[in-house]
Amino acid sequence: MPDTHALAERASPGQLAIYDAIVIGAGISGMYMLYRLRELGMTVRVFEAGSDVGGTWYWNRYPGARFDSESWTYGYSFSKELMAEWDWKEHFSPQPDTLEYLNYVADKFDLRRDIGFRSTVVAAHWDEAANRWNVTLENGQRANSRFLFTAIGILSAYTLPAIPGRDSFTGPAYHPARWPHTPVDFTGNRVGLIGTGATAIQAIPEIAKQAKHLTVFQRRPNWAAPLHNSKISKEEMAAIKSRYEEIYAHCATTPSWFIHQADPRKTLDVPPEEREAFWEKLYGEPGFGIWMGNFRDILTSEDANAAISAFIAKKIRQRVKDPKVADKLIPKDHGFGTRRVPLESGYFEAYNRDNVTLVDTLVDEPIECITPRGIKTIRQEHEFDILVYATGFDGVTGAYDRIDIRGENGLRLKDAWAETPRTYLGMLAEGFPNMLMVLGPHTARGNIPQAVSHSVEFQAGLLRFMQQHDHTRVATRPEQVDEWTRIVIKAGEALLSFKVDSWQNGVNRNVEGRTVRRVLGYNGNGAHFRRTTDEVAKGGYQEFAFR
Ligand code: NA7
Repeated sequence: MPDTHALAERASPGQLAIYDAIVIGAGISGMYMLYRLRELGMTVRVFEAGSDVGGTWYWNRYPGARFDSESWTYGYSFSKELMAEWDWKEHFSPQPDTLEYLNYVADKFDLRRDIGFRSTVVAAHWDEAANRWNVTLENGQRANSRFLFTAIGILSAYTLPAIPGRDSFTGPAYHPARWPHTPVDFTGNRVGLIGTGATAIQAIPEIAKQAKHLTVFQRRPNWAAPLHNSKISKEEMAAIKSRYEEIYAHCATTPSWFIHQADPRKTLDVPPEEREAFWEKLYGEPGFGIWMGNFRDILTSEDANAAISAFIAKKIRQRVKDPKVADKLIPKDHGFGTRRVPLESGYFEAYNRDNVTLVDTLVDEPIECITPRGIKTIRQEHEFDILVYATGFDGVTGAYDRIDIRGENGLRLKDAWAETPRTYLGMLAEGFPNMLMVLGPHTARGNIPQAVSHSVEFQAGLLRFMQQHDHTRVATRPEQVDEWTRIVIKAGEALLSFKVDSWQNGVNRNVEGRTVRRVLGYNGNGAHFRRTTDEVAKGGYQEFAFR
């Protein structure tokens, strides 16, 4: 196998390092892609902005960070040996354990020798004459490759709140996606936290346990349901391992690669008492069952959605002692499941603590500015020692926008996607030959590592095909892009979730221009997606244009 690290090292500063493939990102996708590309005998360099592997799990070290997918469906399935060796400790793994897992994978397959850390890619330009990509790093280093793989994640471009005075605060201020490597000690401190998305919902109960006082600034509440995490005993782990094949095969048949499968009944066809009992059962079970294992029409029928929303609202009222606070925590602008449902561990009970205050910034106390001492609303200045901006990400396309990517005829990806991404299968963008996207926009997502696995395997198959047929260039065909874009938009716009602003629809008011909803993911059935890609592969990839 060629030693690409040595190749790169040989290139002196200013000289061009040459590879068969460059992968951007050493998270779950990039690590897996590297493993497969090496198998194809390619020289590969992975460029990673962080100082080690892990991507999302490297950066997001905030208290409470953990999976809400079942751990034993989250690992890589490409190596039986790896699956046999690794023991998950909890059903929903906490961030430190997951990062440990990814480090274990990197060590086991000796991945680091092909990864350049602290290497932020700032530009990637397609050279039409040479049929290759020119990549530039922040430090000025340049590299060149036949293929470019973007393994940059869907939630990696974090965003700070666009609030005046944001940088004037004199105390420490943290975004969860850039959390310090040494834990932050909140003991005795007054903490202000902005945001109530999935991240905040995990962090709030943990910060509340330590802080002298925690004030949560909520603009819009989110529906959330209990995670019901628990430890995995040795015996249980052994039993899970013996069923891995069956578990992964089952996930591959469900719409989003989770273990959960929607109930075939329609909500209002079920008698109210039976419906209530079903929801009680789902609410008491671990994981996403309440969202993905629910009646099949909760995300498409307004009436069905109103019924499940009323059930969850009742639960919030039962769990939060102060009825006024409970009311503020119940979303009024969207129904249950129409935004990504955070799974929580004691989130609602946190508001029963004396040291936690909820500030409603939409109606009661809009934020005016951030000051050197804290946060000033229209009513008062709240003083804090520490601020946490749990204000989310420029989802899906944000990470692409942060790199100057130019394809055929100098076309900028950012401009090409201004209205909507245009791709085939969310894997290859129109006008950007030889750039393969893992978890690109308009692809099927869900349980991320399994979606990644599907994508990586498909792309590795495509490359193998190209090697066998001496092709050096792969691009989209216009009719396939038109058709795929139409299918994706039609499926997305039909859902109740498209009537709501969220990162999934590309809306983020902290980023200029991110005010119009766009369909950014494939929202059809993932099983259909898998069938489509399998057929494309079996048919000899005729939907792509090769040279
Ligand atoms: P989210 O889910 O996008 O949540 C961000 C939160 O921050 C959300 O409550 C926002 O309120 C709030 N926010 C953002 N900007 C502001 C400003 N300027 N003022 C007040 N409040 C603000 O991101 P997360 O990190 O929690 O979760 C991202 C994903 O990570 C999650 O879905 C999982 O898949 C894992 P808004 O709702 O916009 O009113």
